[in-house]
Amino acid sequence: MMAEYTLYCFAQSGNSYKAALMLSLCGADWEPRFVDYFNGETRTPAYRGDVNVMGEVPVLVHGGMQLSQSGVILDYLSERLGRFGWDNDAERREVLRWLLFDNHKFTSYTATYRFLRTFTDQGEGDAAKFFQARMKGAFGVAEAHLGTRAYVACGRPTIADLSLCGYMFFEDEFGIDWAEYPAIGAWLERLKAMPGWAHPYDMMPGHPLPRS
Ligand SMILES: N[C@@H](CCC(=O)N[C@@H](CS)C(=O)NCC(=O)O)C(=O)O
Repeated sequence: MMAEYTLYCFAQSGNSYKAALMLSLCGADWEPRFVDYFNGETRTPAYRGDVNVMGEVPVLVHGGMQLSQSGVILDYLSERLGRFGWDNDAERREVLRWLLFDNHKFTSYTATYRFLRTFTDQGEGDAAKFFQARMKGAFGVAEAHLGTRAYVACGRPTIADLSLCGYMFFEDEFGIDWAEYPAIGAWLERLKAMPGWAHPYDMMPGHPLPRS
């Protein structure tokens, strides 16, 4: 029997993890569909034609729906599963504000720096140094914000927290010690304590990468 939700994903993808974590925390009936990103699957005409024209994971399939962009997937799941959403317009704006900050800066700089450092030989190059500095700038913003509250957007965890934490549990791979950012570190501990939490490498297929 097929699970209710299918998530196109791979273990190293923090963007996929955002959706996988949401499904897991909600106890949803879901299964991963492994995408062989490191061998070019997202660049194939079949993937771009049938799965996602943007050539990205995550993609969520549910009934007749096929959704991409982790923020849209999180919004859809919070509506379907009735968890981690907003209760009123002011909360909706706050959740969206942090989702957009995450997609533009927090996740994208971290993911790019971590990619260069972990999966290429460009980890010490100028591009890596640039993205590392941008990442640290975004961490500074989150550190200041989380210094005065337990969760990012509302007084409880929401999809904004699940989005922002997408890459954070790969901390060894981008060389950050949370002692430098104690409020982020404490927030991550709160998220880890939630029933259903697991590390991305334990939740999605494809880790470790085969030795080349
Ligand atoms: N804003 C997108 C970002 C998705 C994204 O960058 N996915 C990466 C993997 S983590 C990807 O599939 N990249 C494929 C490529 O660039 O070829 C989201 O939140 O879903």
